[in-house]
Amino acid sequence: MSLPRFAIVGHPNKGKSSIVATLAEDDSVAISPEPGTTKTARNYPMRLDGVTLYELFDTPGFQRAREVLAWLHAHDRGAGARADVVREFVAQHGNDARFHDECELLKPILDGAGILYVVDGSRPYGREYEPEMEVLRWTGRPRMALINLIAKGDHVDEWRAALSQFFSIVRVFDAMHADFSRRIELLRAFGAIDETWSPRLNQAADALTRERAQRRQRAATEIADLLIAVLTTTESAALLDAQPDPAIEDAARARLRRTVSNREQAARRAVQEIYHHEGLQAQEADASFLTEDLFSQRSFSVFGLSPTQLAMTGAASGAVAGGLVDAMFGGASLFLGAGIGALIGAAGVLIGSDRLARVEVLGQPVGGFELRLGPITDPNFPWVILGRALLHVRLVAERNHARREALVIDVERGEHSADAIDAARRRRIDAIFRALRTDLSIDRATRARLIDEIAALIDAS
Ligand SMILES: Nc1nc2c(ncn2[C@@H]2O[C@H](COP(=O)(O)OP(=O)(O)OP(=O)(O)O)[C@@H](O)[C@H]2O)c(=O)[nH]1
Ligand SMILES: [Mg+2]
Repeated sequence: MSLPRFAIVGHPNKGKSSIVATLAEDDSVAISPEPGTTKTARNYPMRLDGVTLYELFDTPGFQRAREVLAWLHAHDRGAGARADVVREFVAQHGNDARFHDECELLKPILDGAGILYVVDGSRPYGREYEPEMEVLRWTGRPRMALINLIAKGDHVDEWRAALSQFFSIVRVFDAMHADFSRRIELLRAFGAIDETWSPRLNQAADALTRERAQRRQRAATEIADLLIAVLTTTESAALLDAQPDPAIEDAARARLRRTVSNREQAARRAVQEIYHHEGLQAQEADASFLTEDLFSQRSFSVFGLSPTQLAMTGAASGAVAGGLVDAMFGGASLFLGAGIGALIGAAGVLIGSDRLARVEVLGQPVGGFELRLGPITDPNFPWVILGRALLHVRLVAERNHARREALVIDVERGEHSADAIDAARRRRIDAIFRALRTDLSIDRATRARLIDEIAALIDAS
């Protein structure tokens, strides 16, 4: 069985490269609003575990299809020889700058690639497309038409009628917004272009589907390890005596906050790598929940559990009813005087590590004292981390590689995402959080359970 290969061809600026980027999961494909962005044909293999599943050729758009067709007609020797005539055209015009783009796009087709002809169904059909479709027909290669929708207009029906004169298979495919299931569906449909490729394309679709589940599991593992790390993070600093030192406390608090935020960033990068979105930036906008400071009131109110949910989860046991005070002052009885007041007063808009971490002063066997800050005991803290991570992973997982703008967050989507988690699961997860906070460690089996709970939540969007 030969490797399935497809040349993505069409008019300039119709989303050919966008389709290649989507189907090859490749951010490096050049895409721009300028016509003529793609200047040479280039192949993009879709690889999995070192095996190439299929190959896509990005090509420049047709520039002089009418002239090419006139040449072909002038050299016509009957239907049986038409592919040869196209080959002769390319052989004779390889150095002719006027036909550079046509030669580039025809070469992979003449070398055995199937044809995916891309049009923009948001613009009306026009007869200027007919010479290009006719040239493609002359190659005799199996082919399919894809109607991409770049803008708002809807001319799909007229396009369908025209395209079906030249292509036996016509499909609508949104290059920018197609999600994973649409991509897999399209891949299987490519099998209809050339039936000898069908088994390999189905295998590719199955392999990608399996790998998708693995990605989800790996992402869930990253998020579980993030939660484990931040729930057990502490900071310490040497003190000369048992007296509070506001400067040292402040520095320790800033470090704790930084450590947790950095750990969250690292987990995001890891998740993006899993989905091949290494370069993706979260939008630096006010409305973005992903760039919102982790310890802001807003993060807590958006991603945290409500007091009722906390009470129902059991998280509130001893936390809401006086326990919150406990969390704030927990272990701090060793701390004499002003330190705690300053700690609460300085909270401002930011909460979290400032108010909600345990603060202890420990006597050291070698003499002197140690200030220890953390772990963060607010029952909502891990839920905020989890809510932010779930929003991030879902956006990354559904994001298509044809999109080049920053990750923009739909504000509505983040809001009270914890509501969507069913109560039984919430209780199970919170029991793990509580154990972590107490023991500052986790056994393998519990970690595996946490990963599975998170994997189920990634799907349940
Ligand atoms: N909204 C939207 N824009 C799209 C879609 N597909 C492509 N575009 C935009 O259309 C423009 C052209 O896309 P490309 O993929 O570069 O088009 P091309 O056919 O490869 O263009 P050339 O290489 O210049 O021939 C880019 O600005 C894309 O972002 C789509 O499905 N929806
Ligand atoms: Mg292009």
